[in-house]
Amino acid sequence: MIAHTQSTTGMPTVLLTGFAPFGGETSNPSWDAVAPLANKRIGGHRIVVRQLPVEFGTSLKVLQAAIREAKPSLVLCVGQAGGRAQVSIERVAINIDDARIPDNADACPIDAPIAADGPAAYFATLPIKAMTAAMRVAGVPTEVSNSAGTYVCNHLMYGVLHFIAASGAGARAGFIHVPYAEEQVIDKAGIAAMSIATMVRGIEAGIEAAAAHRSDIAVSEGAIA
Ligand code: PCA
Repeated sequence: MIAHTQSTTGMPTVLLTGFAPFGGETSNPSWDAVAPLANKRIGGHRIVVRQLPVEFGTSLKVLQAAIREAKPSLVLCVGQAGGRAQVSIERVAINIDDARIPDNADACPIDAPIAADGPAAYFATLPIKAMTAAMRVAGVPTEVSNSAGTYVCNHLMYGVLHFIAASGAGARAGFIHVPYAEEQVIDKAGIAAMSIATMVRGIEAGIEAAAAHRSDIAVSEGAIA
């Protein structure tokens, strides 16, 4: 059992992760947007930052090791969702790996369960509506997303929620997808992008809201389809 309470400095910690580049890109905005927050204090928490490999399995192992080390009370993982126009806060992760492109270690699982004995899905245990509202107040275009896909990001989100549930620890966890950064779309016509500075501001506001709200606010962010 891991005591997810306080860091050695006495301040509770947030473990904040971004990914390495993948899919032919030379940067990943998820990493560029979390790296500037390393060791900052947000909402009474110290921020511990880690970069994760874009690899099924290994990404989760690295994250689990970081959780054992940092003993965070909040885990917020961030990934790139190229093509999306807004920062999206993921509501749910599903128990399936279905890769459209090989991961950075050339693994390409198709319809493989993430945890053979796990439930079909896990909901994020962060207050996603309160975070969405706070990020919009900070001037950051934000939406709730009902699919984290079936690639490494969904794998990581499902895996961390399964790990936390199985370990009986009290950490709350969730996932945010960010759009391409502006530098990535210079040669991509008609594709949405956001500045890294805006993403950083959104992540900060999201962490503050997550720290302030033990339970979520009841506002609709529903989608018809
Ligand atoms: N985005 C991918 C994996 C790594 C990343 O930044 C995804 O959405 O699955």
